[in-house]
Amino acid sequence: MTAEIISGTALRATMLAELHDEVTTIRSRHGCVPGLVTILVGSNPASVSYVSLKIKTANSLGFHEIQDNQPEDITEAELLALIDRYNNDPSIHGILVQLPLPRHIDATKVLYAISPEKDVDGFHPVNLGRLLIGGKAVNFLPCTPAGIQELIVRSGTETSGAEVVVVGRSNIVGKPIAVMMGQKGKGGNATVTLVHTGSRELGAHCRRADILIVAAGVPGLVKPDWIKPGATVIDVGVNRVGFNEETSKPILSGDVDFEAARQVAGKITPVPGGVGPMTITMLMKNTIRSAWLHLRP
Ligand code: L34
Repeated sequence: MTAEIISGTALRATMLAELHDEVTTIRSRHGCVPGLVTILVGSNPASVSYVSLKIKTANSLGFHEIQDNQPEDITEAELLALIDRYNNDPSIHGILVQLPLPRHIDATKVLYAISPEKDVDGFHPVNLGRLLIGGKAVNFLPCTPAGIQELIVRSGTETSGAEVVVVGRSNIVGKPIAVMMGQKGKGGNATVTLVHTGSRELGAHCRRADILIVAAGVPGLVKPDWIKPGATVIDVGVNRVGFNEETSKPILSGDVDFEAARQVAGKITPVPGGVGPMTITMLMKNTIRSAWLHLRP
């Protein structure tokens, strides 16, 4: 059996068409253009690539987009002042500070400084707390976990009662997706196990998973015998494992040994073209949501 490929690129196209209509509606009915600022500090090659994809997508939807590139040596105080300016700018509904930040800047402090009402990344403790409470309390879901859940649901994978194993406990992916999959409601209601570098018998846990979500940042970590036959496998890893001189592009590889895994899994996301494009799509969705919320006094 060869697994069905869950394409993030295809789902992105569907969702961007939906979002495009929504932008038209909010503009024609309310004269409101969703505004997004992307702040990039320094020139980490992966960050440059992700931010430029975000800007391109925002422009394709007709957003008001500000690309704010700052030098590597910007001080923490300067960055905080910049965020404060955008917090008070009514044309901006979403503020994104691309991570990682240089060492001399305290990323936690920076993320806390973004107004929760403009936190389209969903990284502010207020929004993460709302996610934990669930239901109507949820405001902005973090983009990568939201994209993962969308891929799972739209691929027709049943989550209710399913065994979900999440590998990795980052604040950006592992922790929030584990909570989301266990919440009541659509795309949730699963039995969740969160495993990490401190776990014993990683493979044994993974083999129990009906849905395996891997966000470890370790290329090829998941071997085919870690996968339950027929399982849905979501590979969140975007590891740069080399450079293609011909295309001048980095060679990307996931956390799952894809070619071997697709012989065992029922459904699987590729890298590239899986979770990555969905992260950007959900950022657009959050920005439009923020624009709607700002219309209400
Ligand atoms: N603040 N920092 C903040 N928000 C985020 O949501 C992110 N993340 C992660 C890193 N730092 C962040 C992203 O944007 C990871 N990430 C991200 C975004 C997009 C893609 C991958 C990671 C993506 O589009 N990947 C493509 C390949 C892109 C390429 O060619 O480099 C893919 O198909 O997987």
